[in-house]
Amino acid sequence: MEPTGNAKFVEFHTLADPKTMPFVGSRVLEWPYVEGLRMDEALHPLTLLAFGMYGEVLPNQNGAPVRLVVPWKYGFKSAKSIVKIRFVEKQPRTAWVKAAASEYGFYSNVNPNVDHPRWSQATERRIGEDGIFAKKRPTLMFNGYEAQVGPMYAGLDLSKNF
Ligand SMILES: Nc1nc2c(c(=O)[nH]1)N[C@H]1C(S)=C(S)[C@@H](COP(=O)(O)O)O[C@H]1N2
Ligand SMILES: [Mo]
Repeated sequence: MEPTGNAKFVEFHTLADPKTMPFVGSRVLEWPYVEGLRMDEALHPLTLLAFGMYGEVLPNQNGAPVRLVVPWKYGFKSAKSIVKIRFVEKQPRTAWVKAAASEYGFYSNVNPNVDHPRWSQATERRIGEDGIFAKKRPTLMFNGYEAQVGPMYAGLDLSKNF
């Protein structure tokens, strides 16, 4: 089918192979895992469809053959092992929204000012800084990319669109 030009969102569908992906049998989420981005987010130069990592082809556990990387959003926004990409008019129903819409919204932006219903998102420890005596550091808005991506969300209530 020819694209119509009406798309407002991009929907990413992923592989769910119970033989090589044991957790696909668990009932935490509905599989295949689905993620989505608004068109402007998908077209942003910081958004990557990644085929490799550290100069090598992606290992299976990191999402071979191709995964999404969206640096200003929480890691769960980055769908791995993508097998289908759809351009759609309506906001996609993502795997986490289907599982718990009150806890995980469509946007999944890193936002230290909006707590998860069950925990604060204001501080973090980075890999290599962990350990019981390590002090947490303040989490930056949009993971530190506020200047680059903040304007895309002007006028959007981020406490409702979390
Ligand atoms: N295909 C697929 N991609 C997925 C998931 C999944 O279950 N299936 N889980 C998501 C979640 S919840 C997280 S936290 C990240 C974890 O991967 P990372 O540590 O490589 O970012 O992958 C995301 N991408
Ligand atoms: Mo996760």
